[in-house]
Amino acid sequence: MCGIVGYVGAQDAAPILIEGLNRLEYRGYDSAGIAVIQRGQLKVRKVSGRVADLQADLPARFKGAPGIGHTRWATHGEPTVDNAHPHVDSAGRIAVVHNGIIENAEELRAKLQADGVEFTSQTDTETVAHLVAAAFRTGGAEDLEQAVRYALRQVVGAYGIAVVDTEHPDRIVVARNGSPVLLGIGEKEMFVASDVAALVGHTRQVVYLDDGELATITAGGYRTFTLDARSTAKTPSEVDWDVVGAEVGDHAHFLVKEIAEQPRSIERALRGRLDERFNTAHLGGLNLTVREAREFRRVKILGCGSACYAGDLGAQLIEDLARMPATSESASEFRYRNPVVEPDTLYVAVSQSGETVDTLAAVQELQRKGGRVIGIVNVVGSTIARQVDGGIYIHAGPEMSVAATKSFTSTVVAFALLAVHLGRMRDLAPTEGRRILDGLVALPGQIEQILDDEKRTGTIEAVAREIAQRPSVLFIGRRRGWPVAKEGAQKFKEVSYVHAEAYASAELKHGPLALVSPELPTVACVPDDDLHEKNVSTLAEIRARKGPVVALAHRELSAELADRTIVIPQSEPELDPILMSVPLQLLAYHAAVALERDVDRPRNLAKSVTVE
Ligand code: HGA
Repeated sequence: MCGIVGYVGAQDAAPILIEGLNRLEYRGYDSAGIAVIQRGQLKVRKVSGRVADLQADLPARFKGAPGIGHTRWATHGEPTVDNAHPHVDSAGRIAVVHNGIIENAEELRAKLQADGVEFTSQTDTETVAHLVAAAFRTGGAEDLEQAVRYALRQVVGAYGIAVVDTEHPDRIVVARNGSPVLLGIGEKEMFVASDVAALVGHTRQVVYLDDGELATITAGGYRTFTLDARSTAKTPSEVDWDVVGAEVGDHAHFLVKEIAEQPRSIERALRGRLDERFNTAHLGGLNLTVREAREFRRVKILGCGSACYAGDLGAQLIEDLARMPATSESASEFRYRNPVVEPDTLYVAVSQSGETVDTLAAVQELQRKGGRVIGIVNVVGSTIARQVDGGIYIHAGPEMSVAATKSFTSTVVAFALLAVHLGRMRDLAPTEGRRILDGLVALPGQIEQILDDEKRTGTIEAVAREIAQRPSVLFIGRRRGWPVAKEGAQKFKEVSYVHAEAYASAELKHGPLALVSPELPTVACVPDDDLHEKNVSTLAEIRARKGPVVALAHRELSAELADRTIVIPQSEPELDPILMSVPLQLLAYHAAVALERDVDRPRNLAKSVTVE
């Protein structure tokens, strides 16, 4: 969520911070701010709004280093200028940026106020600035490291923080507990960020901090240590980051760019993983011996939002192809319900960012109870990727738009590979393995076709313009179409702000059919499979109540059944959901554009959900 960036070195920090914040803004964007130390003085600039507003507001004389910057997604206090980070102590000596939640903030605030400290914001973060200052005043701290350790020993909660001090103008002290922080190593300069995206163009050498770790960075290097001042040893890693992938290029928005990238992102998910000889999938990163993989009896998938819906499809793929009972559940619920953890269950955690706090907590809970967890993750080196016992990187490339698109389809592709892999160790026939692998290889071309058809006909855009005017839209599907409907509704509501709800088709008559009227359009998944007739009956029931229908199908449906049909290419039935998801992404996109929404940064949301 909130983005953090920091710089120490010979250059002026401000342009580097602004550039970093621009790259991080997708994580949170209700307010932004930076602080630099200029000739021993703290200079702070904050705005309520976007990084572009901050940039426009920045005077040319805003020079100096080190500096820290922040783009916020508010948890405590409205997105006002006062609540924007950095937060400063009363003497104007210490500045702090923070990602996370200080859970005992109220208690700390009361104590500090009793000592005469005056607060200028409603945030939990401001307590940290005052605690660091108090460490010098009354805690006996002599340097910034000591002061930050003193402050954090009093803090309960999650944080990634960066702190500067006018009395120690050669350094930034950072700390991580439950919220990502990484260091970037430059030539006689150092960077800090909450996300590697902020470092693009500066360095590829990074050090990921672990929970409970702190670091001091100076132009000359870094030192890492723990809250009780024990030094820790870190090995830098090399970031393999495609700079071009993070630019919007010729596209109007990242969302439509990322939809269009899916043929390539799926190719990357498949690269090097198709074992033509044995008609199986080669997944080197799972870190499971054949024997271990064979001993699992069940699969349980955990994720949040789109990752959970991709998991629903993953569970069906695994049941279909590996014949192992498999279920998917939202990680945010799982983590709090004292789940029974079984040794013969393979747990799969799904997260695009690899930082999703609820999914991470579920992984940690599972591991505490002896569960074996693998990850399906996009961001290499992210917290979940490092926490799990093995897994599959989807290699979708940077996903900048808040709404997941290419990460969704690539995750389902990863599940198809996992299902074939587990299936071929059990009773999936070689010909069946081959059928799925061939189907996967054909997907990129079929997605091109969907995108080309839309360019030619504009059908989806026309449908989107129509249904965007309605107060609500129903998405329905059966079996594999049901998670597609869930993801379709989610995409639609999050970028268009039009209410959308997904239902399993057969459930309509148990309640929501009462809503059906000429005012409520239904978007229905109607693949040409063994359930086609059932789906047709559902459409007839809606039509009998004069409900408008948009069908997603492999062939044009009659006017009695649907007002509009979006015709898509047919894959293997198990893989059809991947193709069906693409027109629903376009539907959401065009609806958002028609309603002039902030397509890549929908209100109230942020990418990479690192707070509860
Ligand atoms: N609690 C802080 C930081 C919020 C955050 O990390 N969001 O992702 C605030 O409300 O400012």
